[in-house]
Amino acid sequence: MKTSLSRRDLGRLLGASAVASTATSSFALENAPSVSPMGRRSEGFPDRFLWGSATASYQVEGSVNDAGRGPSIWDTFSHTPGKVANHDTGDVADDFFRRYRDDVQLMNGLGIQAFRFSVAWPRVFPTGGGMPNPQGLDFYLRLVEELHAHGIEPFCTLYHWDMPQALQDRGGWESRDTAYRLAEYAGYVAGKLSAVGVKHFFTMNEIRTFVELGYGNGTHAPGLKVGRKRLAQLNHHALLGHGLSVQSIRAHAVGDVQVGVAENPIAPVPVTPSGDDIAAARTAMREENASYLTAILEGVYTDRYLAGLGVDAPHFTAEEMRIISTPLDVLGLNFYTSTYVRASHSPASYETLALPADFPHMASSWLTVSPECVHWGPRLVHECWRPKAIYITENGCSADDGLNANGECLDTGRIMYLRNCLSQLEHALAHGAPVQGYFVWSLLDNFEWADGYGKRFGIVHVDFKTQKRTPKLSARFYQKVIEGNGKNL
Ligand code: GBH
Repeated sequence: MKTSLSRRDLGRLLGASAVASTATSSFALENAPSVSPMGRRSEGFPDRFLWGSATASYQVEGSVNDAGRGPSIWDTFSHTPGKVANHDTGDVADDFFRRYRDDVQLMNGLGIQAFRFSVAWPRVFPTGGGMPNPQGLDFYLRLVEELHAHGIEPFCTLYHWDMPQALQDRGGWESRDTAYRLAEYAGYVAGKLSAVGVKHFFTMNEIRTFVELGYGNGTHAPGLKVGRKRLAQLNHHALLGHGLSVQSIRAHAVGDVQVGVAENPIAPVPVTPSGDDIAAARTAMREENASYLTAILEGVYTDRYLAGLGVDAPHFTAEEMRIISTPLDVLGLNFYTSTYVRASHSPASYETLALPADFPHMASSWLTVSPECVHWGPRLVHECWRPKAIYITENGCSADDGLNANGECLDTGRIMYLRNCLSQLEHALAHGAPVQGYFVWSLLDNFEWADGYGKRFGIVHVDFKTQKRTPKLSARFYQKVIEGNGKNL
């Protein structure tokens, strides 16, 4: 048993300089035991934790008319005046379609171990179905080959919002048939990519976002405001598309693959650490995500959700709910912000708290500085549903990133955001959430949907005139985090 103080403990008591002045100090500091004087085990990341970065097809690829790609709803939407800031479109974006080799090399240089990309449905099926376009698929085969050549694990998302326009013309998610078209496409791509060694597939990215912004308030493609009843029904079709795709991916995949969804649940944070507030947050996790994660992981719409909709509730069958809740191998979770919750005596038993006007935020006004979501999000998901494995499939922030006179981008605000989020993630791990990896959003500054190129989320700066890539200070931060497997945050 340890009876004397270690040098690290001594250093704490005496102040760092006392230890730093001895010749053996750095050895002693580095090798200090991981048990602090308070007896608490130091937190940390598991040995095989995977550190990744993420992008999405329409946000980075460009080359929208090349190699047989058909138009997507985001081409239509971004070319409609007034829909996207500054009239920006994804026509060129990061030119990733042509520069992917350089960008994979960039990732390799940063030590990034996994890359989450999405496949553009209209590259593979230009009109949504029928005959596949081999040139479209070929791009993703080449990308995967390049990733593997650099030891980077590919994580593939099938639907990150760029629906073929031809399917939108037939109703998009308002048509139940779209769910079947997605499953066919997903099965086809998963068959081909699993044959070249891709092991992780996510059916969709953020069902909540494309439902609520695409069809609810119209700020994303296809830019509709359909009203409550139609919204609930198309939400149901999207869930069905997810479930059918899980089955189709498994049916077509070669070898063992891990299948899941990448969703952005509202992350309720108990506003105090009292048992009541924690219980309230757990209830909020189920109810606030009732038509997304809860339906997918439980196979039911909660009573509260259905009662709230009344006559506008979706039509659904028990068989559809069974398909929607097909068990998943992995769960992808995107977290950016928190929703503060406390216990209440209302029938809901919880209350979500509005944010005060001066709550701090990053460059996007919605992106509050509330890193607790990365602790409570995975933790409550784990407590509610016990998924087998969780990946944080997106986390990151916008910042006003310019290059200084020396050509550097010193994005200390982003480093602050990421460091706090990663520290919170350690708490989730300590509470048993089976988080196996983390993907920073994003590798590159890119087309930020309705904000166009005006909001930068990359750890690598992109000059959109020249396509020059400049790793920001946060890229160096992330590189060092990866090198130390998350130590010393
Ligand atoms: C993710 O969405 C997306 O998956 C990714 O493609 C995107 O680039 C990234 O985050 C950064 O935004 O403007 O007030 O109407 C995150 C969830 C939902 C956050 C929609 C922004 C719009 C808020 N997003 N929300 S507002």
